Amino acid sequence: MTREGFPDGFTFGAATASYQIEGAVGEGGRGPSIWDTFTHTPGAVADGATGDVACDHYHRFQTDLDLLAELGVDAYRFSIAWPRIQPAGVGRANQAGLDFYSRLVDGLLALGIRPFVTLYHWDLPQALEDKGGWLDRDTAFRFADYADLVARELGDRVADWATLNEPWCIAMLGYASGVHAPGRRGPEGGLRASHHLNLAHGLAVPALRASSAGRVGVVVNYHQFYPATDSPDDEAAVGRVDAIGNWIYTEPMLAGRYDPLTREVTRDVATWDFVADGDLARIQAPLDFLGLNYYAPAYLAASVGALEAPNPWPGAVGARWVAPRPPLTTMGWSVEPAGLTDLLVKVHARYGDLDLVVTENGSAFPDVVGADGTVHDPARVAYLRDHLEAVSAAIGRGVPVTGYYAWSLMDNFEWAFGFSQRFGLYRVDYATQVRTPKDSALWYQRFLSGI
Ligand code: IFM
Repeated sequence: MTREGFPDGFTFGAATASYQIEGAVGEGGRGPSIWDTFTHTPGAVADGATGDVACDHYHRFQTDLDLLAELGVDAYRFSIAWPRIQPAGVGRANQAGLDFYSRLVDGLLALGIRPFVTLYHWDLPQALEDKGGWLDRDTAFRFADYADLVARELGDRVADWATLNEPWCIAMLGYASGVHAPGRRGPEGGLRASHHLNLAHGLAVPALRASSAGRVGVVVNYHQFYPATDSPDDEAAVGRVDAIGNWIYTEPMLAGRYDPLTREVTRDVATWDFVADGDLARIQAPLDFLGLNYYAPAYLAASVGALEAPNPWPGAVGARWVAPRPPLTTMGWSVEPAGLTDLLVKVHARYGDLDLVVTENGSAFPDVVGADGTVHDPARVAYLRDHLEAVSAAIGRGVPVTGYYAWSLMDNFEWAFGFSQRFGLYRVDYATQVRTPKDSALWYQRFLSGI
């Protein structure tokens, strides 16, 4: 397993997201986001954790750049906190916010590392949520304004843009099941928010292209579902859940339509009156790549009746999730690299020759710090190696995969799980903010240096 086995120009990187690492939530003119509100709501997040400080990256980004240089990555995927750019989600840009990201981008370029910017990795300005958030169609237009402000400032230096990270999580966990910010619940809301996110994406693409020659794409977390058995009923259950968990985003974005099955499965929970004339044409803005985040597959079996409410699968009837097969990560997710190959092959078969990028892939395990400060994480090393092999296998089957980003550069705030889940290549001691390379970081470094 060497990097030489990958095509020329293949990009290897590492990824993070603003709210998960930055901290400094009240500095540089940043306004409050929905995650500030949610984490300060008693009972919403494990251990009452918040991103107030997180990895203190806002103050330590210079030394965090050294970690990337030490690893030897080609590119770094990070996200921009919308409320640093527009504290209330509308109006003129806050220059201090733009300057922070401008310094980060310049720092990357000085090290020869390409910046990959995600515009929205979940930190919606609270002021927009107060007007309805992603349930409000107007938020899509505000997002395009924000994209324009960022592209004008950074457009000359950013290599890759993603409009959204994981619209399924934003819409379904935020507005249907309510386990993520803003914590709203209801199946119709999940679908309405999904459509507004699709629209936001479609409006942001031309805004980015107007000021940047960088590549433009989107990042989705396709669920790689398998039927629990080869019975036609289990396969039909997969088809229904695929329609609401997967194709609801990329079908309008890449094919300019909602899959008829998506509408059929959800007909009892939504009228789809939120789709206006002309929306689908706007959503289908041409893209340069599709980003996929993959962690683990899921197995579905046919069942009788609906899922218990609230849940993140609006309209899902007649399907149940089968317990994942060990070994499991501390997230309770299985470790199945073949799922990544299968997913890449399936998406390529559906959407043709669009470049695919694995924009996140990683694992949380119970790391133990040795007396000498080292972290031996053989399970994470194996996960990383085996998933890179899975990417290579997909390329061998003719899939145009052009990049891989390890999640995550460092341990960080894992949303509703607080700080209990460690995905980092670098360990973060949250009391001292010391970063220590785990064996997985050292393995990736050797892999990237071609040794
Ligand atoms: O930490 C998250 C990230 O923010 C989005 N994708 C999945 C990761 C692990 O759960």
